[in-house]
Amino acid sequence: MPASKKVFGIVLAGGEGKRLMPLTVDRAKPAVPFGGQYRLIDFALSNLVNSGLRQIVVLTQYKSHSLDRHVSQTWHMPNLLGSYVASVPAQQRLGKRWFSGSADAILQSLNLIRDEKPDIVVVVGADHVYRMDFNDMIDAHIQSGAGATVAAIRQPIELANQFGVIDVSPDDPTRIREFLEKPINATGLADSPGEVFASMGNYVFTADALIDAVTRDGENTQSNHDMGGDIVPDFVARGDAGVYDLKNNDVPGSTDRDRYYWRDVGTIDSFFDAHQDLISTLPVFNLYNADWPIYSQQLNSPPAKIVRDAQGNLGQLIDSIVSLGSLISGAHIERSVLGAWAKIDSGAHVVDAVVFDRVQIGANARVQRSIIDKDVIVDEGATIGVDPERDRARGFTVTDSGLTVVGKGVHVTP
Ligand code: ADQ
Repeated sequence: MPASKKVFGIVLAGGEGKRLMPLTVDRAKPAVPFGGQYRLIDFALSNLVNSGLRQIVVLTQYKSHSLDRHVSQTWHMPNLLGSYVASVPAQQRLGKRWFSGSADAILQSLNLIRDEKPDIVVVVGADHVYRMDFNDMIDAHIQSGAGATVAAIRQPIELANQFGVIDVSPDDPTRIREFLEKPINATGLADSPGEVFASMGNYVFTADALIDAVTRDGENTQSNHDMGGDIVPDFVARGDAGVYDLKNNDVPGSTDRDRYYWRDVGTIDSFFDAHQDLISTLPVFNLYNADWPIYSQQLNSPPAKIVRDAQGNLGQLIDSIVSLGSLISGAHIERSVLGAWAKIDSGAHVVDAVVFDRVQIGANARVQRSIIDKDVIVDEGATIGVDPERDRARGFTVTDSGLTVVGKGVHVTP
């Protein structure tokens, strides 16, 4: 952390996450469980805290109960030196309305910034899986003299319509010349036509410049009050926007394989793929980097146990992650991530699955290419992910790529 600068963190956590339905039916997207024992927001918060930020607010509004609870229980910081991670719900400080967009969320929370009087404000999204040391980006921001700096990473051009796409200035690759939010027809990079330079939705602002920009945006009746759609283009139009390439970031303990890993897990398919990234033998995202820990809830649970069943059938676990409290007896688990307190019985086959907390899978059940939300009970002999048409007919979500998602608390019968 630059010693002379005071840095304040804002986590934007009020989005609905419609594309993650049904996992977001009754929780905000940043509260969606990930990797067995994390919630999505833990990645952004871990990066900020590991970077030395100690005053962080999480702006929430949509179905925020489980998110608020997670932030207050897991991210409880010692009061020493005024440290906090505080979840702040929409407070209707500027009239009787919710946040109309991410920039409006900041406008309605300016009192939080003014209270702290920071020099620099780091604003990040809450739904990406990555490691990033913000110190280097803050240094680059200060050196460039720009009012706003946008973190960016190369992404396949097919995904351009999901991201803010950045065109850098030819004479200064640290300056943004043009920024198009979610363009339909993006142009590829000169040195790599199949890729675009995408905004990661993480920004560093000079505090006064941010306050000024969101205040002006609030007065603009034509604006959608969106950080990516309105605020960043405004800085770019004024020639005041810099860009920070994630490839310059060097997180302690990272390897060449996982140094530049960043995943937007905004869709069911990308959410599933990011889990597969965790369990590959040489993981492209390594949860076991003790130099840059990803913090999460501490469960008071017994260790996971994998045993043979009464008939002597082995409990098998291959290329998988199993969380605390889980009990696997004579079942076969492969390429799967199990949340806490999973109970999987004799002869069950669970392959290519992401299973949230407290799921019970009965004897001889078969689960494949599926995401199972918490508290689901799968009866003996039932199947999920085996017959997509039947899954749809039973009311489960099935993606175009054939992944089945079973919502929270469902009882699945044969
Ligand atoms: P999106 O993720 O599509 O694109 P958005 O839906 O605004 O943009 O979400 C950004 C963050 O803000 C999320 O963490 C979301 O939870 C939060 N958010 C959304 N609406 C909010 C509101 N009303 N109140 C509080 N928080 C809110 C953004 C950028 C793109 C960039 C991608 C990278 O706009 O330029 O490429 O992120 O994924």
